[in-house]
Amino acid sequence: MGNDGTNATPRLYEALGSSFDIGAAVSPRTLLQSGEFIARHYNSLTAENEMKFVNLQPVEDHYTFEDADRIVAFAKTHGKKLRGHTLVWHNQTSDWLFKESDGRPVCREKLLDRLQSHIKTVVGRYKDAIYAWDVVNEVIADEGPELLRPSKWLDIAGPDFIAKAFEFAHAADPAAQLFYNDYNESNPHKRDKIYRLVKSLLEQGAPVHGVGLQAHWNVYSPSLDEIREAIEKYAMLGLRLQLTELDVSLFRHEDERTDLTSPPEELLELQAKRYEAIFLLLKEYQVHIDAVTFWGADDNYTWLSNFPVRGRKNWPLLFDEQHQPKEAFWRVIGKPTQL
Ligand code: HAH
Repeated sequence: MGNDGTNATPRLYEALGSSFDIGAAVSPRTLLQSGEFIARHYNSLTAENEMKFVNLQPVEDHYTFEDADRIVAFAKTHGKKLRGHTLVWHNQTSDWLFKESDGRPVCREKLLDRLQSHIKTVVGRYKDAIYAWDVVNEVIADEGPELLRPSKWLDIAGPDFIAKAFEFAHAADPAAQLFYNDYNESNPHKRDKIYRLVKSLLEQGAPVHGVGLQAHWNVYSPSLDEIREAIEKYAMLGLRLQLTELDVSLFRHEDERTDLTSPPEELLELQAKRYEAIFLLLKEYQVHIDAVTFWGADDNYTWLSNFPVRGRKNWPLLFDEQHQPKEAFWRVIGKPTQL
């Protein structure tokens, strides 16, 4: 057996492919280290960081496309679909965007002009390669009655930067599917706010085509009922749904445990059961769901090692650090454990 899960291991996307596309977040580094493995199991890719604002336009009008272009080239060579992530976000966004050269805040018109120019350049460049964009990421406030999270976007431009971003993206590529993307999407309070936002965008005529459920979950929560209710509610908007950043952490968010250097068997079993139940549920709703993207390809590299708890390693994906399928993999594809 090769160390990329060849031979007996079915390809993940083929085993699930009749239901939805199966994606992974990648970087030039993971493609270099594990490109063959990634191409074998996933039929869709997302750049984990390389298409974020600060990566693409760190300095005004100085675009740095090299890393993003590498991912685009890999997708093309291997015939993979590509999602774009992300155009408007409160993190990983360049400071200059919100400032005049003397440091004073820019006015609303200038901010929106800069946004339009960024979107036109980026979405235009990747028109033929990218079929869907996360246009706006995480603008809903997690807690409290406020709909929108505080941000420089909101301070300077007011709430309609959101609709504007969708309009700019649609003008730059009328064929692209445009998504609103958020986490804690299955939490009832936040779910209802995401629903309200997207409904109001549609009522204003904004070109929104889908809701991205990030799906950063763990072995304990959210409950299957909460996930089901979220899917049903978003589907009521009449939009396409995708799971855009799926992973199943072995820990509760706030769990400070940092002693583990390998995943305990009982947690891997809990994770396998969770993944099995999640995919059975997703298949029930497959008429609404076009793609399920994991936020990583294997446990060798995951953003969840060291985040949000420093020094805490995590093992949230379907393949282990050596690219071998975990128990969760076999349950997801509905095959008995391989001995
Ligand atoms: C996601 N945020 C982002 O969409 C993605 O771009 C990033 O690579 C990782 C996760 C989720 C998130 C966060 O960044 C901070 C707190 C909670 C959740």
